[in-house]
Amino acid sequence: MLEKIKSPRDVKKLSVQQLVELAREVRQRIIEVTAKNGGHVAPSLGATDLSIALLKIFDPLVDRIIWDVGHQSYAYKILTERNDKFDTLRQFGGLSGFNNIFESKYDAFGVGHASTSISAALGITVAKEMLNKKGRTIAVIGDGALSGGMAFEAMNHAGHIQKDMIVILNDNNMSISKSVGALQAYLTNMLVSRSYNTVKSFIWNFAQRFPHRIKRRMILSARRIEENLINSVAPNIIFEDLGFKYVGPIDGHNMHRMIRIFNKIIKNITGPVFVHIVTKKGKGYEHAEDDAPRFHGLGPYEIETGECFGDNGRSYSKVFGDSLCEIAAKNKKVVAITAAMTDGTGLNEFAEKFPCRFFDVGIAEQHAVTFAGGLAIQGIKPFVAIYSSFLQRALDQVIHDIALQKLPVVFCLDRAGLVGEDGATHHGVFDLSYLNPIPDMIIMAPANADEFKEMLKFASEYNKGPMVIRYPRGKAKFCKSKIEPIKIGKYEIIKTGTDVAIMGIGKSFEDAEAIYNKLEEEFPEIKPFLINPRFLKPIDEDFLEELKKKVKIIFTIEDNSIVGGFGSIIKNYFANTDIEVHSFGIPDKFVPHGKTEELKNLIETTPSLLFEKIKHLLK
Ligand SMILES: Cc1ncc(C[n+]2csc(CCOP(=O)(O)OP(=O)(O)O)c2C)c(N)n1
Repeated sequence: MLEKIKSPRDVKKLSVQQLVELAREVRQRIIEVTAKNGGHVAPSLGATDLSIALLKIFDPLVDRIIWDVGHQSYAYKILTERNDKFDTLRQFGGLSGFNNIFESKYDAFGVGHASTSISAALGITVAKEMLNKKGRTIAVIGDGALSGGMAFEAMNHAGHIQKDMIVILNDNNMSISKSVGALQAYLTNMLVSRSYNTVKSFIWNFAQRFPHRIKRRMILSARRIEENLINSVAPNIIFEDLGFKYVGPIDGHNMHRMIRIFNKIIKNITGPVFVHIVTKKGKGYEHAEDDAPRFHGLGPYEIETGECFGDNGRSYSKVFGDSLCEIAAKNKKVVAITAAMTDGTGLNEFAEKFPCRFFDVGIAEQHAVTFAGGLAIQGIKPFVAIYSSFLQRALDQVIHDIALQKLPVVFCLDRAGLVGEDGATHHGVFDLSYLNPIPDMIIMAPANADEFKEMLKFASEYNKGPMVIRYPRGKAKFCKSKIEPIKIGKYEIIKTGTDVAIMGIGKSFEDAEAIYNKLEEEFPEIKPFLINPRFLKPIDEDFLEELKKKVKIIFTIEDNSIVGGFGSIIKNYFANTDIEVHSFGIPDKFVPHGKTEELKNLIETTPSLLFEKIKHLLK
């Protein structure tokens, strides 16, 4: 069936029975490709039937479909003229793991971060009306993403202006881990609500009384009645109060019902509609169904066993989680906060050991930060663990609610630097630049895992204001030698020298060290300084003054944008001197997806390419 689908128009020609078969084949394709490339398996398998039902009824070029996050859209990609490229998913030069307007005309809006779909859909709806364009706009949002404040802001606006748009809630009761929050409890309650189930079982029992042939027809008509009744019996439907017409809950794996409902909506309903679809995360692949959190997003795996290939070793996230447990065991005031990333930030064990001091606030980074502020102002010591790219949306909270009041909150920024296959939306390459201008903010980046542990301990004892520790994705590097104690704003001078200095902040210290070693090998007459700055802020003025007297040229390396990052601070410092400063880092453009090594090659920041550039500059 899949071979026959050359464009989404072909999906429209298929019968329900054929669509069910198509769904099976699409799932098979998703499993085969993600087993090789890794990816968001369970979300996409769960949304496969929904994708097909949408394409059966809507025209994705006229009706615009916006997937929230976009990690569940693999079936949509396959069916919208990307099946032939699907083997390249998440690979360098290949298809993105999320929706991207530059990848396909079928992708209506770029995504990667959560809770944006309803706002974008509303904007598109209003624009279409202004420009007299045809078609509906459909936002597909998960129950996890619905916990983000932006989703509520958009619903509030949409309910007010009453435009024709459709919000589809893909409710699988899961975020990455189990969904949390009062809204989730409300949704679950709705599904098991007594009145709803009473109506359902009444209709079912009623139909059972009739002979077989009549019974079948009865059940079909009864289902139709049930669909209509649900609206009136489900208790206090919050979405109706927000100005949406509520339809559901509907089994998101029942193709026939979804298609009928979508048809009905198009024909009969105007204004904003909220369609509640219930799906199973990982549907159709037993390992993903059984372990949806692991199959939310993972690397290559063996299809038969569901086991991942390779051992990635102890990650920085794990080091963070373990260290915070040790710190919390000694200090009862320490709490941990995550925005729906318990697993990703390595906080699972903390959550188990200290359930009363652990807070998963949902996909709500802004709230996480200000919530930490409230805790801190009362004397609690919050550690807020957020991925570097996701903290971008909470910058005002960091400035206004934390820094301005000098609250001792520790921000632990995981996934700083290039993250690889998740690509441009997820690279943590702006944090040094966006945090740098905040007065009194202390910003650290460890060069290895032992130093990271020391920094966490140091942060737990510091109570004069906020601190940031940013650290990379992936395997932690441990150092062999003893760690020098951390002192505020003091760089670690690994090698003293003359004329030349090489500084690499955080993970980039590895590259600085590799370049230093190569220089030593090829040009023994050059004796550079090798520096692990540890701090972006404050700067080590004493040491920089000393450098002024000793060097003529400085090289800085970072895995942050060269605009406003570490290099720019050093450049600024030496601006009115004769010292040349050359900064290497992420260039002023968005970096695509691919293996980190491939990306470093692309932006010419591998140690060997940097070495060549430095060699040239030294000449
Ligand atoms: C702002 C932001 N924070 C965190 C994430 C990481 N993230 C990606 S998907 C996801 C869970 C989404 O849950 P849901 O919307 O229910 O979709 P499901 O995966 O269950 O289909 C999270 C937390 C993100 N993409 N964006």
